[in-house]
Amino acid sequence: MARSVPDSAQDPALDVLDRLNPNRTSSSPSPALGRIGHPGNSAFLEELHEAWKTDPASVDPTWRAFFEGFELGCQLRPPARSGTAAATNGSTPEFGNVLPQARIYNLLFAYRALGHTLAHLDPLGLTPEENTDLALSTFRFTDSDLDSVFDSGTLGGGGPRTLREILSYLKQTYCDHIGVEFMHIMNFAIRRWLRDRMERSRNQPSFSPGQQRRILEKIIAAESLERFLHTRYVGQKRFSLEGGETLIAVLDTLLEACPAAGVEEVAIGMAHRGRLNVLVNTLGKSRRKLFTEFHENYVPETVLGDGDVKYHLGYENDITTSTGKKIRVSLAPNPSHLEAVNPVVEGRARARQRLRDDTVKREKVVPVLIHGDGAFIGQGVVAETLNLSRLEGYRTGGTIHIVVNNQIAFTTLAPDSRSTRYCTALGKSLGLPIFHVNGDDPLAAAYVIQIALEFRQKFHEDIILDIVCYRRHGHNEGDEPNFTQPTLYSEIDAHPPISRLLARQLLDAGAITEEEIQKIRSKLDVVSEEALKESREAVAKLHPSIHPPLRCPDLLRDVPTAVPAKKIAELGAAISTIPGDFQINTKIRKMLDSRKAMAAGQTPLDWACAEHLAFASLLIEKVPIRLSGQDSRRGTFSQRHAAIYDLRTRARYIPLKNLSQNQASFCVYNSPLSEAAVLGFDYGYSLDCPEMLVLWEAQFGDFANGAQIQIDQYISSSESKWGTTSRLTLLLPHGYHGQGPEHSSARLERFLQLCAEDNMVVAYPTTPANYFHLLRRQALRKIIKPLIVMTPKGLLRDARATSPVADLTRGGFQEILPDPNIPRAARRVILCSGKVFYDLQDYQKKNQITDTAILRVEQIYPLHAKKLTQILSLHSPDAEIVWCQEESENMGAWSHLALRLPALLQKQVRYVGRDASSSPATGSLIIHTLEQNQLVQEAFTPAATPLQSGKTRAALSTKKAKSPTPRKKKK
Ligand SMILES: Cc1ncc(C[n+]2csc(CCOP(=O)(O)OP(=O)(O)O)c2C)c(N)n1
Ligand SMILES: [Mg+2]
Repeated sequence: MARSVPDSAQDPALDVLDRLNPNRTSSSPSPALGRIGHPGNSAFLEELHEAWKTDPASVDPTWRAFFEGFELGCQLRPPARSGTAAATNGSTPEFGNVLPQARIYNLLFAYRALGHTLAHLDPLGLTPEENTDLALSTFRFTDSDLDSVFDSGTLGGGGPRTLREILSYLKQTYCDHIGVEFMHIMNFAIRRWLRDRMERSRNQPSFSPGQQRRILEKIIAAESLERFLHTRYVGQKRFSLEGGETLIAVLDTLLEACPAAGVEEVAIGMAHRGRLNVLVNTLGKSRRKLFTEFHENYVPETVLGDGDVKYHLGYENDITTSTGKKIRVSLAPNPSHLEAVNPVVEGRARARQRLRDDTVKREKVVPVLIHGDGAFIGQGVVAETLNLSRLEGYRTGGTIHIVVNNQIAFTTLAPDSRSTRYCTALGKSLGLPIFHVNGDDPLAAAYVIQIALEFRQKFHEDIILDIVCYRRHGHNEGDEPNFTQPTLYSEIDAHPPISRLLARQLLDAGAITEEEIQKIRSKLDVVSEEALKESREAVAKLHPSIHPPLRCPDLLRDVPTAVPAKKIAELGAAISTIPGDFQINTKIRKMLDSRKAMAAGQTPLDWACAEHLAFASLLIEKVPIRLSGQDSRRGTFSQRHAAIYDLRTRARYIPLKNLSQNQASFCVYNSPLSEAAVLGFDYGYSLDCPEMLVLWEAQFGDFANGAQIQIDQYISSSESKWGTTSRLTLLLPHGYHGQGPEHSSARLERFLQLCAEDNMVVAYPTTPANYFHLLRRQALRKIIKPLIVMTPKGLLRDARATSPVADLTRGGFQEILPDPNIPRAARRVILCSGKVFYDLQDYQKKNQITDTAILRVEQIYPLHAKKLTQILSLHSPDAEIVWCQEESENMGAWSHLALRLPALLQKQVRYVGRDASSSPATGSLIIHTLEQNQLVQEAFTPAATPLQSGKTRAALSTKKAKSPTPRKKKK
């Protein structure tokens, strides 16, 4: 039967205002009546009604008043006589019948919004409870209305249908094995696209027999791998996917759909559950390799460091789809910390988009994040990462989220793990479509992933697929689920595997035969057995031995980073030039002028200018730069001003983007107020763009602990675990200025505690020039290591912390800086790092001290022992060595160096600094100043006469670290 098509459907470009405000084109005093009477406009009316229900302000006031009356009428008037609600014989209802018709629109709306509450989502669950909001009586209909004909609005093309047909249509679409949450989406075009896409097919998959067989094969492959591992490696941890094998079919369907959708690469992140299965059955990792990893003698072959357990390892491969097209698929290695991998994968995906020249549409590389139900709702980094999804500096064009919702987290069930109905509730806050699918229906799940990819490619937004399934065994293979979930597990024990359910369905439909199924199974058994045999042979050849610590002696090699004076002056001019038509703040103008003068050598360089010059010089040497952090464009301390704004229009101008025609790209972003996700993202980005200088900046250094997982699990240890290297640079404002316990400390000690095996560089430079060289060395040298920099706050504007331009034009980064005033023959040497140097130097100058030299350890890890001992050798061999720091004794660099300096220097080192404290710093400026003065004075005072003045909370420590007792030599 031909159905009338509403205007809006015929002409998608129809002016929205025109559609929402018929007054614009009609002189009718009652536009509503005029439009409703038009047979083509019932769908329009319904859409308008829906728009009003979602957001009353979105429709014209005339319509608003109309719908208010309309709804009131629905509530107050008794139901129309059965059968009078609509004109029969397929004609469109007249306005006189609109009240029952309005109730039909309400019904459509309600099912679209709440149908998921009646959907059969839980493979173990009974029929969902009745939702009274969807009961017929709620819409003032009774069973006797079921055969009355109404206009079905936009439902599946619209047109007249009986109430029975409408209900059946809605139930099939929204209450079968797929439950959808999409009516919270504020964007009407997206809502309409989803609605039409789903209603067109009634949310029923329609795969060809061949495709159905492929899906069954994938389910069987997933199941067979788990069973093989279960019987061959009894009790070994694998975090079985059983109960959730549908995931493997979903991923396969996704990859199959990629070529036609223009996708070249899929970047996956996931946790432990089913990871081995994904590695083998999705990424094509060989069973032989996997089985080898299960062997007790296994030692990682590819990684030089400590390696990692098999269910954390990553993999990358080119997968050939059934049409012969290749898709690059990667699975990021991940730590145990659930969901921490999310931002890392996003960063990697964005970097790969850059590599594939896909920075506008971002359609070639698709990130896919696979979550557990417990972790998805529980871990804050999930929300932080979702919040990156639409931001200029962090977008990846839409992530497909798949939740393997086995309805349990270790031993914890939903009532104890969330305050929301669904574990995907966060997605609603971002207005994402959320599909819940019964995991026992792989065809439905595969159908949804196709929609998900289409949606992602069309709207470039995230989308969530929640596969509601179960966990056949315990949390891991050593876990007994019956201790805590005896009833649930007796149900699970009796529940047939997914493969059996799907096989039955396909057999019934004649899509496959028993013999074919048997063939699939036995082929897999043979493949596994062969792989097992090969793995045993491979393992027999292994000769495990403890590997020596990783070392990178080249980390201490000098790197030439100087830039000629002429170039510096040119760059200084370029970074301070603004387009002629730009009107800028006078203070910014002054700042730019002073940068130009600094670069020309007319005045000493400050920190921010040195940083800009380091960036500028790298950019023209074709090194791209990405800097991201909270307020990084301006700089927390109003020091950077990488972006300049026009006073009238707020147009933005970034001088570092406009240095020369063929410079590298400079990207500077203000990040959202997140540490874990943003640092994770930038770390991920740095992995796949190793030639780029990627910097993440903390607002204050102490906030970096909000990203501690990324620092512990990735930055410091990923090279050893997974062989992945990163050039990521962390800028962490640090220094004691009497501002209280917060903001003083970037927790230098924590970074140093993580240092071993030359895993990263930790520096606390004191001069703009040394910072300039440090940044350039980080970008230019071939060795790829993370760099942690303690950066200044107060010193940014301190005349003491400036450098002559000449210091940029010669040499390179100095790991140790000698005392410029007392280069030799000192009888006491104070070693220090960072800001306290200036206080010590002031004291030295003021008191005309000539027997005490102050050496700066500008790079604390790896310590340049040779340079240090060389410089020390210029001073008296009996010189007392003092380590002075402004941080408390249990913080700063001391605890790290106290273990190393005495052994290196073969003498005691006296500690001078604040006592150990639980809180980093005092809350009082005056106490801070007293303490600071005292510790500085103490550093210059002979050890025998410790100061007794002012017993503050930080009674200063003067302690000696013992010289080392020689170790017994091993025989
Ligand atoms: C951040 C973090 N906290 C705790 C754990 C310990 N842990 C490992 S798996 C798991 C349960 C995860 O449940 P869910 O996300 O539902 O995944 P499932 O194991 O059910 O697939 C827990 C608590 C962890 N790995 N990471
Ligand atoms: Mg779970």
